Formats: sequence, C-alpha cells, structure tokens
Amino acid sequence: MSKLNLVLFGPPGAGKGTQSAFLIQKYGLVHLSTGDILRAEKDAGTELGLMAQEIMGRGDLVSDDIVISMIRNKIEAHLDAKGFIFDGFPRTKAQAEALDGMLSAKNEPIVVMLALEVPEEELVKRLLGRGAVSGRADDQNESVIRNRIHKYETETAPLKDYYGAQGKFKGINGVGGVEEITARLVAAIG
Ligand code: B4P
Repeated sequence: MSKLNLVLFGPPGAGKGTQSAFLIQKYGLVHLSTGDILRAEKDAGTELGLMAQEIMGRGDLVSDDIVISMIRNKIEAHLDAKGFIFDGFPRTKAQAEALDGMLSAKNEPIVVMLALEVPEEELVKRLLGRGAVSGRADDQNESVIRNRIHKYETETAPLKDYYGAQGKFKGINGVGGVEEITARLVAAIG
C-alpha cells in the first residue's frame, strides 16, 4: 500500500499543530513538526537548540540546511511508517525541493498539501492567547508574531504554487471549531 504523506500547511497560528494531533491518531501517521523538534533541541540545551532559540525568538526562519538534515534523520528513523504528516515543513522552496528529492528516492511522494487559511487578525489573536499560557517567547510579542506572518507571506506562501503545479494543493478554511476543521481536512484527504 502506498504511504499517506501529507503536508499540513498554513501561517503561524493556523492550527497545524492542533490538527496534526487528530490526523496522526486517525490515520496512524508519524508527526514531523520542525518547530517541535527545534524546541526540543532548545530545551535539551544543544548547540543547535541555542542557535535556533535566537532565530525563533526574532520570528525568523532557521536555515534550510539545518531543518532539511533534521527531517532527513527523522524520515530515516521511521522507515516503516504508514506515512508522515509534515507540520511546519517545508517553509521555503529549497526545503520543498529537498523533501521531494528524499521522498522520490523512496518512491513515496507527497500525496496532498492541505493549506489552512486564516485571516491575519485571527492568527495574531490566537498566538497571543497561546503566548499568555504557554510561555512560548515567540507568541508573546506582537511584532515578533507579525514578523513570522510576514516571513510566511514572502517565503512560505509561494509553496502553494509549487504544490499546485503538481496538482497537490488543497486550500482549507481554517476558521471555526477545531472538530469542524478536522472534518474538512478528513474530507479533503478523501
Ligand atoms: P512552529 O512550531 O511551526 O509554529 P507555528 O507556525 O506557530 O504553528 P503551530 O503549529 O505551533 O500553531 P497552531 O497553528 O497549531 O514554528 C515556530 C518557529 O520555528 C518558526 O517561527 C521558525 O523560527 C522555526 N521553524 C519551524 N519550522 C521551520 C522550518 N521548516 N524552516 C525554518 N524555520 C522553522 O496553533 C496556534 C494557536 O491557535 C494555539 O493556541 C491553538 O490552540 C489555537 N487554535 C488552533 N486551532 C484553532 C481554532 N480552530 N480556533 C481557535 N484557535 C485555534
């Protein structure tokens, strides 16, 4: 059976992490969140984590080389997975091309890119809300949040065209209740 490799896409605060939790359960997938991996490195106090902490604190993107090699290691560590949810990766064209290279070498391509669509003011509201309870530094400062959204618009959103050209892009309304949005994603996976 072919693998269900999904890209869960969207701006910061769109609900990628929230929805991944449901989809990994439903489909038995392995969750690969570059944000989670980077935060785990930071908490472990590794050299990579300390370097990433500064970049993430500004709301900038960590370098392509670093996140690509992190993802490569994780894919190699789960060769028997039924499929992967890529959450927060790829975020640049270089990352998307590297991912295609890794997966096509195994003949297990991305099946679909599900792009959660949420207006900017709702994103800022959600992230400030999380920042008030989670202690995540990048969610506590509105100018850092707006910088993350700006990076998304300039560097990441063009990937909709990249996957669109492969016939794999599906836009999903990301406003509404969490369960309602899960149902939209499940319907889009088909
Ligand atoms: P990420 O960890 O990917 O964080 P994120 O974009 O903020 O999204 P997340 O998935 O956590 O939030 P969600 O929308 O689920 O990235 C953090 C940083 O890491 C980046 O800025 C960058 O520096 C670095 N990084 C990560 N990947 C990288 C890469 N590939 N390349 C380079 N750098 C990289 O949820 C947000 C909030 O909304 C939550 O509080 C949630 O409860 C709430 N929410 C969710 N759904 C909702 C709904 N339907 N209604 C109301 N609220 C909802």
